[in-house]
Amino acid sequence: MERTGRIIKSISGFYDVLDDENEELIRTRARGNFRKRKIKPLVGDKVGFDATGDLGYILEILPRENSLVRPPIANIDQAIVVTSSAEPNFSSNLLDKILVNIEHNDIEPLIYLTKADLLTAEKYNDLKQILQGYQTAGYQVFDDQDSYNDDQLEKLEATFADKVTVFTGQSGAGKSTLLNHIDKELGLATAEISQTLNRGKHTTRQVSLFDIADGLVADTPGFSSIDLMEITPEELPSLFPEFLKYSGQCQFRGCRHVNEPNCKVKEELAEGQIMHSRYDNYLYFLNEINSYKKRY
Ligand SMILES: Nc1nc2c(ncn2[C@@H]2O[C@H](COP(=O)(O)OP(=O)(O)OP(=O)(O)O)[C@@H](O)[C@H]2O)c(=O)[nH]1
Ligand SMILES: [Mg+2]
Ligand SMILES: [Zn+2]
Repeated sequence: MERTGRIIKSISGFYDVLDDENEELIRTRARGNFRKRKIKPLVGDKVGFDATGDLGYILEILPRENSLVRPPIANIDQAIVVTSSAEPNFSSNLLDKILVNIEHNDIEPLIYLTKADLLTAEKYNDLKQILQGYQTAGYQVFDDQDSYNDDQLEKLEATFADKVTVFTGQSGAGKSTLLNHIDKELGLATAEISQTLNRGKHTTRQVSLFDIADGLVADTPGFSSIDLMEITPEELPSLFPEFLKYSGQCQFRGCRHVNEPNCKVKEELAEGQIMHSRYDNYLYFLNEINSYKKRY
């Protein structure tokens, strides 16, 4: 009889499935007809499987709620965007790009600042101001100068219950280090200090889900850049939650907030209710998306 479970790890063609019924971990291979349709199982997938012998077989992938390409994972409720303030430096462009991709997949993003201990008091205060803007835009922000402040870690853990959470962000931002502080038994590999500035070096190579604070939490490989290939120009304005707050009051339905008259978003921008850096990144992304269309 077919059982159901969730893929929590994938290693060279094998998938470790956590059985829904008895929480048993079963190593499987993929065998269902989804393979003919070129659907590759992802960590986070809910699957139907059969396990009579030593090795189980995935027979079907149950419908996905959502899935990300970078990192490759399915059925996610929230994403912790681990955002480095130094080594690598904070980039509002990269942060906004990550947020837009997450919003596009209907996943709730939270922003978690790391490495602020490497900043001067002045630089840290500047960055806090910027992050305050993200809070006003509607995001939950964790911005203590000590990334591993106990109260803050507790607050973060409290968001895990009954959810699937993915840690995502630039390579070297400190995702695995943060997870090691949350669960002292994980012992995830992290970069040596001396390698931190070695660009293109990825320490975490696989997506794996761990059982933490009554939820499932994924460490994932970082990236050095991401694109906006899946996003249309029509949809982009709706991926900035603070624009959505005001776009109902723009004169034109479907206003892109660029050159349209009586645009409430541009009014709020002028009033200082919307961050200039977010608006500038919006225009920049719109351009980038339009340039993909010309090329293909
Ligand atoms: N000073 C300081 N160093 C940190 C902090 N967080 C992480 N690091 C260091 O940054 C380096 C990279 O951390 P990792 O946890 O390996 O980064 P990662 O995001 O998991 O990187 P990938 O697995 O490549 O995606 C390590 O040397 C950490 O010790 C922090 O808050 N402060
Ligand atoms: Mg890592
Ligand atoms: Zn508008």
